[in-house]
Amino acid sequence: MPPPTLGFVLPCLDEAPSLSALLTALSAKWPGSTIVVVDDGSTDGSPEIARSAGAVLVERGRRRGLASAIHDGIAACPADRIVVMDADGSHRPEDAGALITALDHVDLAVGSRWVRGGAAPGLDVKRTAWSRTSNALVRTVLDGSIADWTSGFWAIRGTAARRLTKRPPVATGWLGSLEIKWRARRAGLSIVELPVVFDARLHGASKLRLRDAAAAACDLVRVRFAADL
Ligand SMILES: Nc1nc2c(ncn2[C@@H]2O[C@H](COP(=O)(O)OP(=O)(O)O)[C@@H](O)[C@H]2O)c(=O)[nH]1
Ligand SMILES: [Mg+2]
Repeated sequence: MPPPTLGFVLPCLDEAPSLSALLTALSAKWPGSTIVVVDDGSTDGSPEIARSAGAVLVERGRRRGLASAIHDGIAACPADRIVVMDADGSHRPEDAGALITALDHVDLAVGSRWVRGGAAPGLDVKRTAWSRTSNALVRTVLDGSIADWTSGFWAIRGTAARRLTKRPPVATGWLGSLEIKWRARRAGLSIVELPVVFDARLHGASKLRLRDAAAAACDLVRVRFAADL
């Protein structure tokens, strides 16, 4: 049997300074992998960087939210194993290796800041409090099976990814990564959580805005009580 094919899905909004280094690192470590950049109208040259690095570029023109970016990225990534990660350099390519290997045994491997061995030196006090509080709230509303429900760094078997994204996302924005995990839970798929280190962005600012936090609270309730996902 040929070895499983590998793909990466990188949602991207004005991440040019980090994107270039990330694409170089991923292609060097996993030659032959498919890298999909889902760009929502970046004006800083991110699409050109993706194109010239040989990535598959999904251009959506305007900001349409993280949840649908993940779905569209998966649709454009015909690989047996898919890693979803930020394009801003805060997720370490070397941490992806363990997530990918875990797919030998499970359907979904979540890169977690909040299990033993994980860390988030890249989050300041305010963002750490936000991440801790939002994850605690999510564990109450969904369940306590995952410590880092909001992590945007995870790997999934291609078959599971395609099955779980057949229906469009209920979440509109920042909780896109959470919705996939919840869909996996509801479908009874096997999930493991592995430690990762979340570094500070080297450039630019988080795309998370205050109004995204409010939208995320509504999304959480809608995801939890959705009849069909
Ligand atoms: N295509 C697309 N990418 C997005 C959108 N919002 C955020 N991103 C990207 O998704 C990743 C996560 O966003 P980020 O701002 O880093 O969130 P944080 O890590 O929680 O601070 C980054 O690579 C962003 O550029 C969006 O609406 N569309
Ligand atoms: Mg980020």
